[in-house]
Amino acid sequence: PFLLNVLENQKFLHGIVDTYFIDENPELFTFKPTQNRAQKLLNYLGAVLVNGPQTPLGTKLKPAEIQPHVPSVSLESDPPKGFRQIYKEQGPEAFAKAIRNHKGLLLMDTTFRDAHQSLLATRVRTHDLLKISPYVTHKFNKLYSMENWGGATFDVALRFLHECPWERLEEMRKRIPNIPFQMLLRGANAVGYTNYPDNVVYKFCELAVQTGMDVFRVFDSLNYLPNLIVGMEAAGKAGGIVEAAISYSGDVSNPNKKKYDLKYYLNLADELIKAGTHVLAIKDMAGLLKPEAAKLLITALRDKYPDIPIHIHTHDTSGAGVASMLECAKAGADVVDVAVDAMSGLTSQPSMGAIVASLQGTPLDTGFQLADISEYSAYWEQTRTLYAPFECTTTMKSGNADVYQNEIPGGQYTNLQFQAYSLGLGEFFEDVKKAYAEANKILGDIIKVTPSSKVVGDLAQFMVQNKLTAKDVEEKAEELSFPKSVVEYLQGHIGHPYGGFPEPFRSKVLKNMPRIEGRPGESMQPFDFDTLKKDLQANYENIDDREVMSAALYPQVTKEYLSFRETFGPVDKLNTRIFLVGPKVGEEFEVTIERGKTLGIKTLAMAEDLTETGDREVFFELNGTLRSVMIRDKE
Ligand code: 3PY
Ligand code: ZN
Repeated sequence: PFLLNVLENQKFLHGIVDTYFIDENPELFTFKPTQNRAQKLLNYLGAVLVNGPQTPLGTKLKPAEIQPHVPSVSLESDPPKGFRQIYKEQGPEAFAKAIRNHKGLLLMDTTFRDAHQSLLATRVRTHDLLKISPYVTHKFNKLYSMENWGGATFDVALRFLHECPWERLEEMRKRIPNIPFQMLLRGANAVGYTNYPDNVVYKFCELAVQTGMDVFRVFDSLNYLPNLIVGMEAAGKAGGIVEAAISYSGDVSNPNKKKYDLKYYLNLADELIKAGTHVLAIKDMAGLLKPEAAKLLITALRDKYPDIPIHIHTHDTSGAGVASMLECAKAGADVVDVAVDAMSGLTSQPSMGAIVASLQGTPLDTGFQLADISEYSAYWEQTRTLYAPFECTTTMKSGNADVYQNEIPGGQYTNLQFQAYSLGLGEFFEDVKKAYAEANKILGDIIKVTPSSKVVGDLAQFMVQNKLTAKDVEEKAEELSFPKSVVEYLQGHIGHPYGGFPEPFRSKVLKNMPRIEGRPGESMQPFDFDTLKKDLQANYENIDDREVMSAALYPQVTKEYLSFRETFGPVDKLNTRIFLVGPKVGEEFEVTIERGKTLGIKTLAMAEDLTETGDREVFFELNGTLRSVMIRDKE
């Protein structure tokens, strides 16, 4: 236990000491034994060796046993200048002007965020992002931005990777000073799944800018303007570049699809431009923007707003992504989203190499070299194999144009497929996809993206599991016990859908339950950060404003992360295979826990017998010295 400490002893502090003082008060130097980081890492390695993976792996596939080759760049010169200099020196408006004045097509690289969110269940770790960062800063300085934060990465970093998302951002920034960083902000939901009090969103953006974030793509899962505006103002007030996004649904090239027509998008664009967005984004989260629709929509926006930069996001689920992005570019879009080849296609973004090659020698030439893309891609091709347990390609073998019917967003598509297959029911996925389209209709043909997409997905699964048709759901709405997300959506917890809630369905489900009339955040009490900070500081070590923010967004997940960190130390510094499945007995490896501090570890052996308390001893060599840890065997 923590006894008296010299620094808290009043006599000592006031100099009332004689020569015997220290001899007579030995407890002054009894400190709580804090284990060092190396010992904590040995605890982690021991735990994985004795009890198996400390993060769920998804499938039985194992990470490949390779050390990905990191292409070299000369680190002698500073990285070449990029658009970030313009933003930092002259502000967001000057940045927007420079983008608009740029002649070729600009690219945002999603490899560090959406690509792995869509293909690898968001599991790519800071360790692998940082290794390739020096290459990116030197060779890809012409990017409009790199998307490397936000969306699901925040939650997954804390929950599954046991690492701090803020530290990830800070460390990427140290290595990449020149390229604007971009994040996905879910409007009033910040990086969570539900609306937060406004002061949480504001403070979140402030901390993000302080830690190195530049461009905030702000969306709302229902395109609900009041929610969008909260996110835009929070990002703008923090000094960030505001990129308000219209989430795209339906098909503007199909006259039979009337709800989300050209007029709908132009009106919303008007509102976002009036609200002061620096850049206008079209967020095609499901990959529904077919080439012909892209031409219509972007031409109309370009004609109406000659001065605003237009940035397009899509997913390649159907396989038409490259064709669509080329149409967008020709119709006057300034920026399109791509992922490096090895991390592109399927539910991820279209291929960087394909788009760069398609435009070479044309007025829209991107200026990137295919040789550089190929080296960058080779790194990811190898690195991806470390994440084999999370591969979407375990179940998804090809693109699928059925997305035009079910409208399932890229990230959710692989999730639902994965769930269906892990239940051992491949045909279940076919049913879920069909039910998804029906659930969408029941809920009023809504915009579907996190978190509204979860509402539709939950209803679809509920229908399939309970063998309910759309007609059953509507007729029996009063008696059915709907998933919580569906009820809360109907109550107005995530905002209001365009065209209103479906009636009489809503009334039948809610009966007398309360309804939120306006913007949900408006009726919430401001979040009390001070109390949370005190609570965390009383229970955990090294708490600063970032941990407090993480805990405001994800209370339970953050507390678990903090306890994990105290027991197991900086596990984010281990290489990915060792982090996921542990080292082999006899294996020797290095872990750099900070610049200039590298541990040499060798796994020696595990005791065959358990101790009386049920612990198993695991032996290591740490920098040449024998060490052992006792691990409770959970078998
Ligand atoms: C997210 O919110 O994480 C998304 O990627 C939505 O498209
Ligand atoms: Zn996306």
